[in-house]
Amino acid sequence: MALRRGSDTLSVMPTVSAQIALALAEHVEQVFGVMGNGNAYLLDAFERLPGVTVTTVRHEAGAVVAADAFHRASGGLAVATATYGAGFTNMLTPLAESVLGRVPMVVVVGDQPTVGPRPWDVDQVAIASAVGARTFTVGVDEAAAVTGDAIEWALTQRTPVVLAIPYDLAAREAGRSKPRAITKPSPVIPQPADIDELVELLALAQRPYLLSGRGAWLAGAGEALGEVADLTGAITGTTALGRGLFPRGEFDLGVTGGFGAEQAMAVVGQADVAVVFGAALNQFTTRFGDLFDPETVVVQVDVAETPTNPRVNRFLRGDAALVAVAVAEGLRTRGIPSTGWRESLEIAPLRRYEPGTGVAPDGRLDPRSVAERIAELLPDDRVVVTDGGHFLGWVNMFWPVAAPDRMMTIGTAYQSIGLGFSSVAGAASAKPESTIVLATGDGGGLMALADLETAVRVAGGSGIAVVWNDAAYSAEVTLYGRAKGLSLEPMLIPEVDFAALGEAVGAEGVVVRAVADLDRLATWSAEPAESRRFLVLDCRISGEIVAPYQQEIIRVNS
Ligand SMILES: Cc1ncc(C[n+]2csc(CCOP(=O)(O)OP(=O)(O)O)c2C)c(N)n1
Repeated sequence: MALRRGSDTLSVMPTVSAQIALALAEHVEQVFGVMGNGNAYLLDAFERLPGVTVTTVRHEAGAVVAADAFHRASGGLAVATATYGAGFTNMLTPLAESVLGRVPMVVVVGDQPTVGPRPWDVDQVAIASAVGARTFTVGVDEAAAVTGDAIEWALTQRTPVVLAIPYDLAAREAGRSKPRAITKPSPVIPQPADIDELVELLALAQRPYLLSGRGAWLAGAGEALGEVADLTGAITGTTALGRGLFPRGEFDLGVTGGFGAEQAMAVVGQADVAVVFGAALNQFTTRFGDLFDPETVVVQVDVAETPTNPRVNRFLRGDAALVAVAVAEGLRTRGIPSTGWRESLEIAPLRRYEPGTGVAPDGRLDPRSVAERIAELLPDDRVVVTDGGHFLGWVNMFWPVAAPDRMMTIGTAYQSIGLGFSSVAGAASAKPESTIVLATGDGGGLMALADLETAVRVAGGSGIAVVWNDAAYSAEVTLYGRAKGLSLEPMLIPEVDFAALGEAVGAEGVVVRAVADLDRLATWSAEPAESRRFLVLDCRISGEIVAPYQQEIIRVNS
């Protein structure tokens, strides 16, 4: 067993924990965790392995979030670890998110001893199952093999699994089991007749529109979809998680749905054929059913068994890249001329949003002006990680990114806030050369506060946190306070000094009360990353300017 560093622990005493670490090390370079009785030996084993970096976080929820962000930004298997009981249950909210987000992840935790539960043990297998995660429990003789099975399940099913280490086995000498070789799942091959039908439909289309989501990115379909757009003259667009997928940005309407620009969305309504690749067509993407004209033929291409939205007229099951390549080939073979639709419109002006006014009527900053100015100053290589809340509108409208692995909102699938600060460590570990830009509200920021320290430590001078500080749970004020007249009291937050909180853990904090205060971002950007500190921009914005997507939700709710 040559994989070791420092002491001889791994070679002299191949413990259950060491076997798990070794099996995982075949697939991962990054582990995120908080230590405790149940995973102390595991973390020790990881520390001794070359090629594996353990990033400690300050709250177990943060371990899952950081691992999730790491996967979304790098494509690599996510690994998070915590102790049994309280450590494990602290992980549940982001675990539910990662299940819904279909993130391949191994969550290694301690568990009750093999001889039975102690007073503080809970039924972890049942709890994990309740949020949709399967548990693999290691034994003495097959620790490595079970770890391999857990990894295989995570990778092939694209899902988090829990790998449980019974407390009394963690430091026991292990048998010499070996993980089985992992079979990669093969892509879903489309039916030739379905391809012919889609080619035929595109041949007849006059105003084709192509919409892509994260599924198309995961399939590696970007280039082939670009070809389909070139051949048909289709106008393109993406979901929030598919930003930057199409190679020709000049013909792209940008984000589709509630975050989309009004005039751009009106163009989608003019399409006669819309082909959707790797996007679930949720209520936000479809503007609660208003996105497509009733006459538009909507085709969904997906690996799901059935259409994911009743609006879909035709469904083509298949891997987005395979379908795109085959459709491009079909169009070329049949010599179908381009419609020229995309050249007939000037797209860039259609993507514009209503600009800010600098200061809002209540004297606080107009969030649109803050978003616009920050957008001017952000580097192109940015990775934007966001929490949830009203402010999501400004981020999605004003801060487009270069590729889908550069924008992530961990929490939206499970509709959770409070996962922002912990996302930074995962994204920074996956893309160390990039600037990581976190967007968080003051409500979600306070919820995630434990991992402000982690964000500052891990991203250092390559990280920025923009706090949309409106002294309120503004999404709730908008949807329930103003729209429904409910009591505002529980929706308000005393104005918190996030700049000072950042300084307390080693960041540079700037209170932004005027747009000109953002000039510090300009000078910060010009400094080398090694000589500057993590930057917290504590933006004192008004909650009175309501984002268009929130107005849409109010309209649908009433
Ligand atoms: C864990 C969790 N608790 C509560 C909520 C309900 N919720 C949704 S948005 C929101 C307000 C978020 O406030 P803030 O982070 O300040 O952002 P803002 O809406 O003000 O932009 C709340 C409380 C939730 N989604 N998740």
